[in-house]
Amino acid sequence: MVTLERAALRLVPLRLRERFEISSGARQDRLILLLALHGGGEVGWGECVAAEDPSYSPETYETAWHVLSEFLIPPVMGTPLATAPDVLKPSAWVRGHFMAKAALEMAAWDLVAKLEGRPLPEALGGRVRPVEVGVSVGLQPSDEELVRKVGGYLEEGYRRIKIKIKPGRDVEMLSRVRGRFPDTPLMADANSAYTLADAPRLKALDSLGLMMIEQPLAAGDLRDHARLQRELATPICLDESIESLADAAWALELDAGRVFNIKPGRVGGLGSALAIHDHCLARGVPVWCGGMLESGIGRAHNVSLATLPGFTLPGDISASRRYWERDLVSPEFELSQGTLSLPAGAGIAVTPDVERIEALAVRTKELSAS
Ligand code: NPG
Repeated sequence: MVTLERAALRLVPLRLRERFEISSGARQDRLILLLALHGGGEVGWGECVAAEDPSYSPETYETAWHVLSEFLIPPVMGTPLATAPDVLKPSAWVRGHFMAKAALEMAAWDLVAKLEGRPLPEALGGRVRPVEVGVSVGLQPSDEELVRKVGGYLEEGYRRIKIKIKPGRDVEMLSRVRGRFPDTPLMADANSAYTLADAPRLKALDSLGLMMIEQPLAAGDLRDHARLQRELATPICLDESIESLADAAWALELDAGRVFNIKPGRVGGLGSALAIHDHCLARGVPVWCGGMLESGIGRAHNVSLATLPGFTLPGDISASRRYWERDLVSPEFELSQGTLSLPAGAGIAVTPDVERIEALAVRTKELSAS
């Protein structure tokens, strides 16, 4: 039992080493919302995955800042906490805002694990182990550039390559990549850029031996995903469509997807991510851990989750250097034979560079029991 004494929000601008383009737009500058939860002489860290604009989900860092500071954090200040997911109990009435909820819940997991002296993977029911990882490659200016990039990542050792697609930048582009890398585990991610009318085009991808095609259709459209899956040999993977265990269970019942990308930040936290994982593991449905261009703080949570046994496919959890000139944690995440590992230690085990976070922060807020 720990009493939560204080919470600190920090908004930290961080420039990606490379512009990252997906079907809905490009980004190079991130505004990273961090949450530090103080209690029992320890600090637990969480990172909100909400983006700068509402293109991936309705949330932004601004809505998350609002909901965290007005509704989620105040009722838990000065109150005792038995388990990490309990931190969301007083705000169970808050609809949606899964990314805001996740930031608080993940900070609580880190705090509780640190107070128990346990690494986060163990607190989650897994064990510390290296996790196989892949890389997500954004839309490139040309197919040549894409092939070059993919080759570079394979040389670095990434175990699977995910390629962003959109209408007009799909079948031919991926055929060229497949032609150059005949045996590489490849997948495509459309971020909802297609409709069922594009089914013939998506069907043409079947000949490329992709591991899966991620989120081809609108997030809310499980019915059309099920219709599309009936026409495709390639398994559909769902990302944006899944915000809860109920969503995942329903998607499986409809056969709207055969693989899930689990991002704890998207599904309201690690407790919800575990529930989806357990449901899938019991049914032999493969899952992998996605990423949202996090700093090392969010990455450490993702690596911890990916140690669980149902995460049988390499996720979008790449080395710090793939994203940042300098990460916000030490040690930074480095690729070793296609895997990432946490250092030894309790909780997320990496150490946030507090001095740099304070120096970079463009907005701060402290909350405590009144
Ligand atoms: O390596 O963290 C990463 C990026 C993985 O492709 C990635 N994320 O749709 O899954 C996605 C995509 C994304 C990133 C979407 C940022 C929206 C914002």
